[in-house]
Amino acid sequence: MNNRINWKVFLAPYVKAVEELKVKFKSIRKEYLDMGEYSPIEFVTGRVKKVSTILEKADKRQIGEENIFSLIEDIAGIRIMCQFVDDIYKVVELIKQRDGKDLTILYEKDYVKHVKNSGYKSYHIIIRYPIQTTRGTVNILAEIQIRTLAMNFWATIEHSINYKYRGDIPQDISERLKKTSKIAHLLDMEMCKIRDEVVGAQVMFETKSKLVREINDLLKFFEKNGDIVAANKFEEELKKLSDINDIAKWQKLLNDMYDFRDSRYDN
Ligand code: 0O2
Ligand code: 0O2
Repeated sequence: MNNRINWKVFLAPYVKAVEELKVKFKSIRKEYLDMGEYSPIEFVTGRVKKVSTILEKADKRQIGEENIFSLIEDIAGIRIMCQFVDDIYKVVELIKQRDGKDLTILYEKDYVKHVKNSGYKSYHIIIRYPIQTTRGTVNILAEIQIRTLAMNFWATIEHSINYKYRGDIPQDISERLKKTSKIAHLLDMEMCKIRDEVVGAQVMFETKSKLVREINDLLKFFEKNGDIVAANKFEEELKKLSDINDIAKWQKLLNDMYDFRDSRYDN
């Protein structure tokens, strides 16, 4: 092992950065949940790269040890897992809102839209993050990876298979892994569709309930004022709509009832 770098001292700010960033992103999730809202962050993990892997990467890229600090970007790594693909972009927005405040974004890599040749998908943001030490402020580099649970499932298994083959995956395995990445993508798309349908049905139910409440209030108003013929007519129309999930038709009935009320009572 390299003995010119005091690794304990060198890695200390990275350890602190991972701890701090984990707390910050976990607290965003908590904030959403405390407000009773859906959180685009499902869970957060983080790690500091092992010395052996830092040296391997430096060696592979011909980076001298004096440049490890400024050129290796993922010594501190934060991983944010999301349920759905659109959550990834919500998290990216949340991070962008902090740009220039507690962190600085250096650049982004969208492997969600531009899938890597291996099949890897994830959104990466490289940041500069200040850490206070007894020697003053140290601006370390860190990598934030944002991905869905399905992308994480794929990347975790692919990474361990890659490790077993020491990066030299046989062609047929690599092809099969690419196929599984596409399957993971389909899983993400289908989950998104199911979510949209469930949310759509919920919105439809809530809108319909609100319209029915208003319609019933107006029916009672007409009955109370002796407008029995009109009340019966609107009630008949309401019955005809009972099995129809066309919100526009329900809204039209309500509008007709308001028009009738305004023409009879407001003038
Ligand atoms: P909880 O209450 O378990 O959700 P630390 O010991 O603080 O250094 P940490 O955060 O405990 O590190 O561990 P790490 O390895 O960074 O992150 C693991 C976190 O991810 C744990 O959360 C796991 O519960 C959570 N996790 C892993 N897989 C899943 C998953 O599939 N779904 C969800 N929702 N969470 C998962 P915590 O922070 O210990 O809290
Ligand atoms: P770790 O800690 O083992 O995850 P390079 O690493 O040279 O290919 P570069 O420019 O450093 O690429 O960054 P890139 O491609 O954005 O990837 C950095 C990190 O993204 C990797 O870190 C992985 O965590 C993840 N990653 C990228 N491509 C793949 C892939 O094909 N499969 C999986 N499972 N993960 C990938 P490291 O360095 O591998 O470190």
